[in-house]
Amino acid sequence: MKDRLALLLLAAPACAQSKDLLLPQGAPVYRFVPSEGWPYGPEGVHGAALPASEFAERRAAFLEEISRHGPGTVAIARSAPMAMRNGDVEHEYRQDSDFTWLTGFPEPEATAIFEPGFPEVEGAGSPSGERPVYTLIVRAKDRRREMWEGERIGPDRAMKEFGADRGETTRKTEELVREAISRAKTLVLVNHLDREFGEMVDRIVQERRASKEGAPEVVDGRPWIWTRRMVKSPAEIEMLRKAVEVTIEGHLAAMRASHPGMNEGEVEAATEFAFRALGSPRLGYPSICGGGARACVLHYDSNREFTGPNDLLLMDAGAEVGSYTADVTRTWPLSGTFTPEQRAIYEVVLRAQEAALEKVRPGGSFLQVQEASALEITRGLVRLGLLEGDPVELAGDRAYGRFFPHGTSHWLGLDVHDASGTRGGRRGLVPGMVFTVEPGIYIPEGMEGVDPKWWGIGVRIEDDVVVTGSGYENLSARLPRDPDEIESLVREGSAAFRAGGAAGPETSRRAGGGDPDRRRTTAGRPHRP
Ligand SMILES: [Mn+2]
Repeated sequence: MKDRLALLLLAAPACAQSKDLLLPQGAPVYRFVPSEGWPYGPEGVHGAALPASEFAERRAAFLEEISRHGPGTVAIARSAPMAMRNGDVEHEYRQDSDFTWLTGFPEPEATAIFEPGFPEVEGAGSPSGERPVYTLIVRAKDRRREMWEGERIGPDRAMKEFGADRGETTRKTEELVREAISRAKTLVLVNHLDREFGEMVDRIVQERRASKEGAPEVVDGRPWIWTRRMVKSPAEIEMLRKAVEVTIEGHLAAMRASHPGMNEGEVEAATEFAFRALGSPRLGYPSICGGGARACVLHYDSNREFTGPNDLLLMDAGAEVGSYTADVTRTWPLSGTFTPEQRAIYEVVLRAQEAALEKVRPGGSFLQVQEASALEITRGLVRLGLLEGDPVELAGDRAYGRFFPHGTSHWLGLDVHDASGTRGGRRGLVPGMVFTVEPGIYIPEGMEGVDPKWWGIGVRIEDDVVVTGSGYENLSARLPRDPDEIESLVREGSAAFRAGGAAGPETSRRAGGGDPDRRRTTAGRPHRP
């Protein structure tokens, strides 16, 4: 019943004709009721954040690491810059992940300076009166600007809440960076995105070359951070669990809201409504909601087409919670029934995912996970007549690559493709690593040498796993993968939709969706006649 409620509320604007729903036509929907398996209570996970101690531990490890470069080592980390979208409109701001990992500080224009081992430097501004090891330079409090842009954290809270020994304002950025570089024999730089800042640091380092002390050696500090980011602490795993649980609710909401002919954007909105309602402040990456053949476009995210009556919908969507993101994909028939060809492909992908999951254990590797899923995909494609030959040989030659062009796994954490600069392939898996397992088969319209009955089918199944002491835990296991279970979920939703709306999708769709001709032209060619 709870589940029904969630659907009815989501579907309310489309059910405006119904007398028994008592919602005015076009009414916005303000309440989302999570399903029974939701573990965090009705209040959701709003405001979830790692404890300050987590950041203190990371910084202690970072200071120890940079000290290995010898005395006179200074580290400077820089926040992500703001990005313009159009005119004077900015893109939504999201802090750089390495900067987040080190500082937890969420605002732009921030610089962190780490100076271990300089006893001669006086501790100006340090609350303890000791020399500052960790300086955080942040935007100043500014009543006028804060009235336009919202509250700023400011240097005092940078010390109190973010653990800095010294808080300064951006007015002093260049001066303090210059000072730190002038003392440095080695400069460890953590700057992923701010080109202007990088150029300023370059300029200062070049100027030092002319001085009698000479310029410091510059070391990229990011690879060490990425290595650390690959293995998650218990608190990080709990945060990822929250992100995954919110994501599961979004997928369930989308499945239950599904009906043939719906616009991809509606599926996206149903999902993201659940994300926001449960406390995810933003997406981990743009949602992919591809109907029919658009499921074969790996990074499709325009999500604006109407679907056809027999279309599968591939949804790859992840909520971000406490800066950590989930990354989950399900593929389902909007009608509630797989066609025989869709089901055949789906079952191959599911089997491949299970084979891959079996390889997830301490001491295993991405490569083993990839090989297992590729072999199962190949076996399935041979069984269905889509490839010919010996599966083991074909897999060795990567003949599956036409149908399955991406890898099975990537790390997951602060970034959806986490720690992507590290070479994952042969690295031994250890407890605390979190990654995706996501085989897929994609058969675009008109694919050469393939019976047209398969055209336009794209299936991916993606779950998020954490390596444990003895194997793995599938964090997204609560979201059904079994094709029968998926069908009944979608049908349960469509049934409630029809009951609640009194009218089927034909009459409840407005602007375009209800017009069968329009739907045919925008949905593209149905993959089954
Ligand atoms: Mn993924």
